[in-house]
Amino acid sequence: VGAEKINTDIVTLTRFLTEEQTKHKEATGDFTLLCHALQFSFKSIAYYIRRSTLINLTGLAGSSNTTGDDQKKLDVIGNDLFIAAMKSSGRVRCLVSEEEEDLIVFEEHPNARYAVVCDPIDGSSNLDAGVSVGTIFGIFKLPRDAKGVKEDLLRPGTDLVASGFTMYGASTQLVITMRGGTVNGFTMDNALGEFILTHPNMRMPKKRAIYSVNEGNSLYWEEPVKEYINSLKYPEKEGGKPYSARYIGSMVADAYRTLLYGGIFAYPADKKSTKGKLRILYECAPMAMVFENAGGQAVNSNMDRLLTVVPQHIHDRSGVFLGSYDEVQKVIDVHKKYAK
Ligand code: P6P
Repeated sequence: VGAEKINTDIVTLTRFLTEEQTKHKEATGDFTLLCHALQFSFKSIAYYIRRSTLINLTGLAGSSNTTGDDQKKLDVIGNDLFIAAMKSSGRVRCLVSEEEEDLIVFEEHPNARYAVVCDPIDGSSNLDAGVSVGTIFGIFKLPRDAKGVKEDLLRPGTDLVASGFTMYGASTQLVITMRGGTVNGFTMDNALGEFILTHPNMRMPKKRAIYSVNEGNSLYWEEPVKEYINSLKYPEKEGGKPYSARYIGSMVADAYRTLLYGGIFAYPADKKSTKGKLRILYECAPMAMVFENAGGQAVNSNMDRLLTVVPQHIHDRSGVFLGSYDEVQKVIDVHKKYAK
């Protein structure tokens, strides 16, 4: 390749964050420092995930988490790495993790202005099979009178100042968005040890004939969901083409594909999981903000805009439909027929 063809104006995540900061005159740099600690946690989690089979890190840790899920060794390591990175940043006051029953409060940093919600390794039940898993995160700015208690975090996703996820797949992909901002995708360059901006200003296709749901739950689905999914599989229009089904069973992997290609991802509340399976604070809300900022929609099983939903407890679950604007609109329109 001739020298003139090599891109020498490389935008790393570090540079991106510095440039973002200059857009906010009142910025103190705390948020930027928090994000540097965040990116380090992704690099270290990626390191252990890629080596897990080699150094006997697959399999069960012999413990279980707050909701009785068997913890994989990597769940525990990912959680510990994430907590250590947030704590050492000195910019986080408290943290909710899927792996921790209670709010984690960093007493050493009583004046830190941020709170973080996370699922350190979502989809970890797939780890031993080498399926892509990911870290999902959300960042809240605490009110001045915050007391570092869990009530500080029982807020709607519209309060998130940033959110995103990192997928540990064929490559390590990071997607991040700020409130009211664009969605930007970064790819880890292992040689440089840097996340490189590869997907600036990600915009979702307005529609795409791909649906992603666990059909194994169809016995439990409510009527509107059944009618909606059947309308994709058996198109009414003569000669209409059925949708393609794509389901990995790892939210970050299913969400990332949906974000890139378009379509819809759904984990509806149903007769078996009446409140849904996925968590509001650290799975649904962060993903909803990414999808909305990329031009998509995200609703719960009552067809409420997910970002307006306020959890009662830090581990509350919700039904979720997220994806291309028109695809989610189809779900809303079918539910309207039943709402009367
Ligand atoms: P099911 C993984 O366990 C997870 O929490 C999400 O990552 C994923 O979308 C969902 O559960 C898969 O659940 O019931 O289809 O196996």
